[in-house]
Amino acid sequence: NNHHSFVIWFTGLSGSGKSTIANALAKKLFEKEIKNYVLDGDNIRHGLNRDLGFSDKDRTENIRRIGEVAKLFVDSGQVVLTAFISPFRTDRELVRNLLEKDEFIEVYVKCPLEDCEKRDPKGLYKKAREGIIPEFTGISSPYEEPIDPEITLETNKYSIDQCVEQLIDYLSSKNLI
Ligand code: GGZ
Repeated sequence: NNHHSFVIWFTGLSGSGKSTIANALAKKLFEKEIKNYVLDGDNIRHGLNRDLGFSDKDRTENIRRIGEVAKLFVDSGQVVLTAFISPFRTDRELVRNLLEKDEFIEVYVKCPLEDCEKRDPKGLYKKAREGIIPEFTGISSPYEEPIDPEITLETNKYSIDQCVEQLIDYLSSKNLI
């Protein structure tokens, strides 16, 4: 297959649309016969990282392990899509530095906190406001915006399909797919 292996690293607030966009892109890539795998809370936080919570220290360890796993996928020749809040800049930079240049594509899934909170699909923001969930990103735990991401997707302005299209255009323009 005439494509490279690389990591598409989605970062953004809870409810910003990371997993939805990652899964929609994964489907598009499969249609182009590009083997890929989505890493997200469902297959990582419930398994490999089930010992980790949401303290700053645990989030850092969460991202470190995911970075190492993503690197293994790249070594095996696959495209890997990761959908984690990954709130700390230095943690994301650590993953970037594990990989070769052009193997790490940071995608900022940008959406105002206000809109994420309005969506609140799992009622987590409400619980965070009530203090039932401590250290919740955006409410009682920080989110550090990427300074120079490869792509920014504004999910309060564009549909999921439009965001996926923006990603496909970017990957094509870089001859990655
Ligand atoms: C943030 C939390 C928290 C706290 C549980 N803060 O919307 P979701 O539910 O499905 O996605 C969130 C997910 C975040 O896990 P990550 O592994 O992506 O976080 S990090 O990269 O910061 O390690 C949310 C749920 O877990 N969740 N408690 N306190 N999100």
